[in-house]
Amino acid sequence: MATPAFSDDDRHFMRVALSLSKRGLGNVWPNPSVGCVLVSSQGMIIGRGFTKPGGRPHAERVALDEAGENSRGATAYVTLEPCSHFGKSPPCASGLIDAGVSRVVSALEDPDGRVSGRGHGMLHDAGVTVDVGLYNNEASRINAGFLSRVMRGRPLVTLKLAATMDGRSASNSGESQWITGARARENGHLLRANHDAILVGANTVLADDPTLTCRLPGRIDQSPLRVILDRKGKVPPSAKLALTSNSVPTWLITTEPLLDEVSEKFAKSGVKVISARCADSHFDLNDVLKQLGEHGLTRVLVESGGLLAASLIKENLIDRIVHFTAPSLMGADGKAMIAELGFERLSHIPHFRRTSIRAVGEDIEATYEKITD
Ligand code: AOF
Ligand code: ZN
Repeated sequence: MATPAFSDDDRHFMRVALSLSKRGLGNVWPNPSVGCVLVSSQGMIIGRGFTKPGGRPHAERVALDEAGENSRGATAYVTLEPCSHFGKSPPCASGLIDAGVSRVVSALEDPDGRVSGRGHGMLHDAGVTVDVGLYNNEASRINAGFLSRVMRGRPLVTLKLAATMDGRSASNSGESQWITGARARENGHLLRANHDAILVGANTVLADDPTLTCRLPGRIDQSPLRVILDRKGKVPPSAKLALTSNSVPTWLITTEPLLDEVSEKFAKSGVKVISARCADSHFDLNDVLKQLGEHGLTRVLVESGGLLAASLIKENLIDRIVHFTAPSLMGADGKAMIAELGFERLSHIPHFRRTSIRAVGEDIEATYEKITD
């Protein structure tokens, strides 16, 4: 099929829809975060929507409600194929058809088995002009978490690192607060707000007793859930992550043999206990992520210590890295932010592609993506 010719207006309105779609990230799992803009034949925006917290209503429904009767003859810009299935509400494709929308410009086909082309097909069969593929790469990057859950059965995994210029994240006595400045820490909280969950190991919980909440003004209610990997069942119910689990959910992953004992230990708290496979006295991290995918998570932020970070890197499970560098030095006696990786040859080390870099206060924030091809 020939690629449709898109106009400057098409590009403009799809960019608006893409920026709307980012608003739901971290809030809508297991669903994708979709943006929708309805534009009248006179070129006016008459409806806007993005997927609401918890994943519903869908973006199109919100935009159609805003536009009301004005939707007749309008063009809809959507960052993901409108759904075609009867879920908790009727399909968005039918909603657009019933509202009299005459053209749909869509960035990306939805890989969900209930949709995968059927949404576009329903629209086309009803006489709606359907043009697919505008800003396909941008839409895929924004919904990389949802695409990962559906296509790979696991969430997208982002590793957050904060260190000195020589890659040290704690002094040799264990002091780690604060290496980066206030601005970088604020950005770290924003990162929490747009992820579904934060993943840490039991050692971090035992050493720091963190809360891992989002404490940015205006985003306080957007704390992601917290996931603890606890192979030996060492985390006590008095840990802050357990004590606060009624306001911000905490999940704890342990091994199958310890499941009953650990569940019993947390029976009075709101902690949800899950089990994952172990191999050679280590968690099978592929299975851990598969479990998280099955529970619906799409975007996981790793804020662990160096050991868990190293294990995830060795298993090739880190998709993105957000790296904060402070303008300071610690030397070889500081603690490395990533434990031993065991690569002997330069040709074996993992490589990442830098996708952004900016100054945040005195520090530098750079984002990297795994090179997959
Ligand atoms: C859309 N617009 O804003 C979103 C969509 O459980 P349900 O009924 O909410 O359906 C979830 C599926 O719907 C999800 O897996 C994805 O295929 C699609 N999400 N679709 O048209 C939206 N969030
Ligand atoms: Zn829908």
